[in-house]
Formats: sequence, structure tokens, C-alpha cells
Amino acid sequence: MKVFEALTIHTLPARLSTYPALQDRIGNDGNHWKVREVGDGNLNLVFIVEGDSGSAVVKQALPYVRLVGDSWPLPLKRSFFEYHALMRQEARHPGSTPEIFHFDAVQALIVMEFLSPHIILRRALIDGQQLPKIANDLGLFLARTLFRGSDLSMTARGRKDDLALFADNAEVCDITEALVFSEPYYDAPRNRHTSPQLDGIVAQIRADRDLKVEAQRLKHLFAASAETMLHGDLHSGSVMVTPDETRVIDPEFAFYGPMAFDVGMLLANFWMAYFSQSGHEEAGSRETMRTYLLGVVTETWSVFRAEFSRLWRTERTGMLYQVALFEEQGDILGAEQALDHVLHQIWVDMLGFAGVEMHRRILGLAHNADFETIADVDTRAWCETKALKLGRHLAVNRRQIYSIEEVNSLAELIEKE
Ligand code: SR1
Ligand code: MG
Repeated sequence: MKVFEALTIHTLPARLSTYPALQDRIGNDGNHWKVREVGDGNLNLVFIVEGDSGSAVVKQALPYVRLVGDSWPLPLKRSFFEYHALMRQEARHPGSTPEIFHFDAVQALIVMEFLSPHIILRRALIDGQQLPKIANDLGLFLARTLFRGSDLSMTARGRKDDLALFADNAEVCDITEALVFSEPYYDAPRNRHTSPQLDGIVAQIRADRDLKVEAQRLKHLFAASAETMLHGDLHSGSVMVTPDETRVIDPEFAFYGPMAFDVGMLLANFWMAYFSQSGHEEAGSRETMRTYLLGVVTETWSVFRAEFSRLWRTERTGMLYQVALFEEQGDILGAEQALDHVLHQIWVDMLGFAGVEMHRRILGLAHNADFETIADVDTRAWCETKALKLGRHLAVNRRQIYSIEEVNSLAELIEKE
């Protein structure tokens, strides 16, 4: 088919049964395929296809934002960037993404491994499940993909080619630029917050000059600091888990941006999971879950830091901080001094990105289920208020915060208020 056409559960078998990739994985006879549409995200169609000899996921972009409808067009090419990002992430951190079976640019669809019995990490955390491996796996994912996609590792030519390639993913960057960094801080038409109980703190946030300036400084960094290929949307809904395995999905927001962005988004989602726990205590106290989540934050950051440092010491093959300037001159401390500068900058920026991510998930267009599934409106508003407070503190005071334990202690203080 030469032109894009959105799939349905009814048209998918006839349309895709000629794809060798699907025949190999699922079986030749499309009539025997069982198809379900399971997409619950903001943008795309997602089908699970099961046949006589296996299964696959078919993810198809739509030419508009699914959450809003066709009044908000969005180019199909994001599927192309998702495919290229997945290939690069898999090369930089093997085993961290679903296997890709086929990509069709015209139909904006990716056929990939159906991860089973994996579930979405956000769902697991809402249900109170403690996944023992996520912090280590995600810390490694962050360090390896961010380091190996940058001028610390790639050839200058290779990185510039990728920078040019991903620069065309501009429309999804527009979404982040508007939804994360600007709209939560004024009365934008797409904003919503779930209860009037938040009106007071929302008014405070929108009148907070220091916070608005910091949000714009972070936006400036996001837009202008093309350091590495980011996942671009690394929240807990972009991770699939079992107790033994962690896979990262959905990098359609991939582009070249600041190292700290993915780290901050992910940690923000752990802190939001932390503050939402008291809204999910129907079956008993979530105190151990809270302790677990703060442990995940600490371990993710420390694994990220350790692995980034290891790569710095063993794989610094790019044009930045060349080994010829330091180690080859016997100046090991020089290389360590430079590493400290780079890690410190990531730390400070990461806190800021985490702060604004917490705000936009409560005040902007795209909310998260951690809070949205809390039935009692007062409890929900109280959970959200705590996250808004931590977010404000991180965004504004990030240069005066020195350790992840300090942030977690602050989260505990706010939780007990
Ligand atoms: C209009 S898209 C809203 C959000 O969904 C995606 O997952 C991104 O997080 C985006 O900001
Ligand atoms: Mg997504």
C-alpha cells in the first residue's frame, strides 16, 4: 500500500499477512491471527497479534495526537525516529529494548517483539509491586545510551550525522517544549488539574517568578544543548518489567538534547510514584513501598553515576576531553576533574528537569495514572500537592542541593507534613 492507512483489528491480518517478518514470527495464515488493540498511550495505535507460531506487537503512529484528536496533527515520521532510536539504544545497551522485526515507513509502523509476561512499570508501582532489578537496569540504560550517543564516545562526524537526522523530529520536541516547560506555568487552554483543592497551589505556582524563570532556563537548555541522543520521554510508562527483566520502549520523542533530561524525567516519575502511594492504601499500608521507591531513586542515580564514570575511564573515544590531553600525559587527575564537572552539571540539570516533569503531570495536559487512579478527590489532591512542592523546590534550589539522599529526605519531610 503506497499511502498511509490506519490499521484496525479487522484490517490488520489482510494488510500485514504478506510481511515476511510477521509470517516468520506469527504464522502464514492471517485468518488464524488473533488481534487486539491495546494502545492506551497518548499518541499511537498498538496491536498485539498472536498466531499459530508466535506473537508480535504492531505499533502504528497516527497523523494526529490520539489523546486530543485530529484537531492536533502530528507527523507520522515520529515512527521513523522511534525505529532509529530503538536500533541505537539496542546497540548501546544490548538487551534493553524489544527486538524489532520490521519497520514500514509509509505505514508508520514498527513490528516488534511482544514482551510477555512484562507489564508497564507504572502499573506495577501503582499495584505496589517491588521490582528488584529496575534501578540497576535503568541506571545502566541511562549511562550507556547517554554516554555512547554523545561526543564523549562517537566520532564527531557520526554524532553530527545523527544530530542532523534527529533534528527533523522537531514536532514532538514542540510538544515537550510547550507541555513540560511552559504551559503548566500559565493558564494555558490545554491545562487541567483534577480538583479545585489544587486551585490555591496552582495560583501560587503561576505567580512564582523564580520558578517560571527556572522553568524557562531549563527549556533553554532542552532546546539548545544537543549533547546526546535522548529517549525523550523516559517515564515509568515507557518501561516494561518482570521481576527479572527491564525493557525500555517508546522512544518516539528521541532527539539530541541535554544528558540530564532522561535522568530527571525518570527520577521524577519515581518521586511521583512515592507521593501517590498513600492514595493506594486500600489493601494496607504502603510504607515498605515508599521505602522501596526512595531506594530505587538512590540506586538508579548511583548506578548511573558509577557506570558513566566507568565509561568515562574506559571508553572516552570521542572528541571531548580526549585521552591524549589527560591520561596519555599521565594526568589521571585531570580526567577525573573533568568528569566531576560533567557529572555535577548533569546532577544540577537533572534535578531541574525532575521538578518541571512533576509539575506538568499534575497541571498540564498529560497526566499520569499514579495520581489519576486515586479515587478519593481529597486524597488525590493531597498527593499531588506534595509532588508539586517537591517539584518547585528542585527546580528553584537545584544548585544548592548536594546529594540524592538530601532530596529523598526532603520527600520524606513533605510526605509526613
Ligand atoms: C500530546 S502528547 C502528551 C504526552 O504524551 C507523551 O507520552 C509525552 O509524554 C507527551 O508529553
Ligand atoms: Mg510514549
